[in-house]
Amino acid sequence: MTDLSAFPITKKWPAEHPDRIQLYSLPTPNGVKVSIMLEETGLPYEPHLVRFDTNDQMTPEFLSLSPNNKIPAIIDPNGPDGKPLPLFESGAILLYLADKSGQLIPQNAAGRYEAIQWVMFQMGGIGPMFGQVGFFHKFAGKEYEDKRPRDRYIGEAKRLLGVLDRQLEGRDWILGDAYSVADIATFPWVRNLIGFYEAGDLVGIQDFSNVTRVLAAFVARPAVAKGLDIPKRPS
Ligand SMILES: N[C@@H](CCC(=O)N[C@@H](CS)C(=O)NCC(=O)O)C(=O)O
Repeated sequence: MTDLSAFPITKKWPAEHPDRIQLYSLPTPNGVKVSIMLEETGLPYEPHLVRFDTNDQMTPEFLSLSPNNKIPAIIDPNGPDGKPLPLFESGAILLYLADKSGQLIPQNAAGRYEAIQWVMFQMGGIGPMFGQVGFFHKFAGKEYEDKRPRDRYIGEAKRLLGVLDRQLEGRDWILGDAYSVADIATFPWVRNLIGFYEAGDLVGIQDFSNVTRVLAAFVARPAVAKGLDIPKRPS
């Protein structure tokens, strides 16, 4: 029987199935990347809900695994050399799970780096910039009198959507024919920008027809539909 008691996070979120990958998350655009990846690969896992309304992400137990106080984070009880592996940062987790499962990342070196490149593009560009659009358009930043920060992030979001749209021209997915971790990293954020942030018109989403086409194919995948709702939010 696997013993995860050395990880303080398991005191607050006990593992019912310690032999499965433990996922600590909430269905946000960064959180669902990992639940979608786990659903797509079929790796057994146990989800745990980290609630922001009760500041779970600031508790010592959560910080012991994710010192940047952000979801998602995982513990793989059966990591490299058979030892438990704790991981935070969604991009690192996606790449780890792709390697572990041998799925959703090209197996040749050049293809592998191409996938990593687009995961990095999402992590360093799309996620942070779209997140700022949300802050300045929908949340507290909406009240700021000075609209220059808002306009700056909208401009950046449009520019990034243009880069993605050109990459998707004539392709089914970011890497071409093969669906990959790059799509799983990216499309939850595009969906969120249009849906939850209600910024579709603001960024002129209709001008990016390749992006909307691939987004529709992404959300139609059964594993995506499932992963988008894991862990379940309290009703
Ligand atoms: N670069 C991180 C970002 C994660 C992130 O921003 N998570 C947000 C939810 S989408 C969070 O946990 N926020 C809680 C907080 O800031 O207190 C990743 O991709 O894992």
